[in-house]
Amino acid sequence: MTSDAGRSRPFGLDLTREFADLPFDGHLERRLSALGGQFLDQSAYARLIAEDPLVYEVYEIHLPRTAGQLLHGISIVHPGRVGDEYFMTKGHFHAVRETAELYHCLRGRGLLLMENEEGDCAAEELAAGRVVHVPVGWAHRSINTHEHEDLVTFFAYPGHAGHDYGTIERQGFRKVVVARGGRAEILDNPRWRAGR
Ligand code: S6P
Ligand code: ZN
Repeated sequence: MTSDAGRSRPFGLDLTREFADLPFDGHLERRLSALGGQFLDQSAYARLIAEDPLVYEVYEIHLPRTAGQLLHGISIVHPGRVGDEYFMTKGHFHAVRETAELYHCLRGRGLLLMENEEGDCAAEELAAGRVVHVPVGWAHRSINTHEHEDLVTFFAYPGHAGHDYGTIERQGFRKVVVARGGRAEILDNPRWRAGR
């Protein structure tokens, strides 16, 4: 994921095929233990951590992490919940705040939860065919709200963006997405605290 090895020849990818068969350079797996402290229901988290389920995977093309490049790949968030809260990515700001990102949902259903440092929050629907623009300065987290299908998105962002995971690890997102009566509901995060 961090390699600077690059591809200098044009290439194409057929995203209708099985991703494991495509020529991606990197494959990252994140298990529940990588999301410690992010879920509201800590006892549900503690019960699940024994099996440490696979929460999401990222397939990426290695390109130089420099301005002018377009880093891209596929993110797959598996279905599941911790208590009432759906499986989700860690979420991050870009280290260089002035960098945006595009998500194109290929399969499944979910939300792209976003917030900026001024305290504005947004949640855009992810469903096959939808494209979501993450503006500069907005943290983003993908959440799979389907009971049993993967949430699959194609993403692209500037090569020099970098990742700031620490801010979200410390303070969380201002909103949480939970299952209520079979539907996804967006609630205020009672554990959120600025600069925690
Ligand atoms: C990178 C982009 C995605 C995420 C991926 C996993 O800027 O937003 O590739 O890395 O969806 O999420 P996270 O929060 O663990 O990086
Ligand atoms: Zn990003």
